[in-house]
Amino acid sequence: MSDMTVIGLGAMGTALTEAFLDKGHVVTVWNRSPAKAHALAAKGAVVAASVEDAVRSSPLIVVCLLVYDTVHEALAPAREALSGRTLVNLTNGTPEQARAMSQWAVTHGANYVDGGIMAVPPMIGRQHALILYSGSRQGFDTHSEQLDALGTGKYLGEDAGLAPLYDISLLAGMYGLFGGVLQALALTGSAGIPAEEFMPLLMSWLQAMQGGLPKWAEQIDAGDHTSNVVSNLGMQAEAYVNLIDASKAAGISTELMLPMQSLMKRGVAAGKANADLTSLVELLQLAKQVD
Ligand code: FVH
Repeated sequence: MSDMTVIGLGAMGTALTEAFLDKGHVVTVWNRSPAKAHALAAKGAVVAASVEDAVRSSPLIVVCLLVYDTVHEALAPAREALSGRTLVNLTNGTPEQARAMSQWAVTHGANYVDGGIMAVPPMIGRQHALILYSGSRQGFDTHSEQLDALGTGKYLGEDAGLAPLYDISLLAGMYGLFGGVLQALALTGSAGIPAEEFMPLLMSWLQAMQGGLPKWAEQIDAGDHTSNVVSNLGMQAEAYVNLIDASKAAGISTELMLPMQSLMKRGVAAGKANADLTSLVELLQLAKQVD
């Protein structure tokens, strides 16, 4: 028996396998395209001939494939072998997909743990690689020491959907930031300012703005968006027009900027001009009922 099996040897699955091997674990691997296992075999991984053999080789099965459909497809021939094992699925997906996968795995007698990897492959195996887990407490507790080889684990609760919910929400924050950075660099770049010259200013500005986020959390939890407001929504909505106009004048696409403007306008129309930007969270949540 191996200590664990890794199914999926893309960039991330390969990094996960290497981290387990670095800690001295015996690791069985399987990948749809067998060639990707060669380098890992040279480092000591055991290559399974089939996905079913791979599952039967270990009590802990770690899966990291492209999308959930891929996981269903890849694991289908091995479903009977899952009984009594712990399935840790680190594939990116939605909370709904994770809950459905959990039900499927439990039906086949497995403990199911879903995971969200908040790291890129080179970070795996280091403490600053955060991995979110949720689902079977028993499955997580039994294998948490082995999973520690991958990074710092954080268990969020029995609902398998929690890890993907946190994962997706963290990614939403990241893509919001990246979108803003891309717009800023397109604007300055169109005026001939090198990105390397502008970047230090942008980074310190973003760091300064980040300092206000704990207050955002307090306001949102309290549902109070009107106390001690220093930059009200009405003012920001007016200034935001300049972002759109300056981009257009420079011949730059406004596609990243327009959704935020539309939300700000909706906020002002809803009577929130004197409130803080945090009040827009409530409008985003309302959209669910409107859609
Ligand atoms: N890489 C990253 O930066 C991010 C970091 C955060 C977490 N994500 C998620 O991790 C999942 C895997 O990502 P990846 O980077 O390993 O992705 P690829 O290198 O593209 O490897 C994809 C693997 O999936 C296999 N695969 C695809 N389709 C099928 C299929 N129909 N049946 C069986 N396996 C399939 C593929 O196999 P092959 O093409 O080598 O045969 C790879 O093993 C993902 O959810 C990220 O969002 C990574």
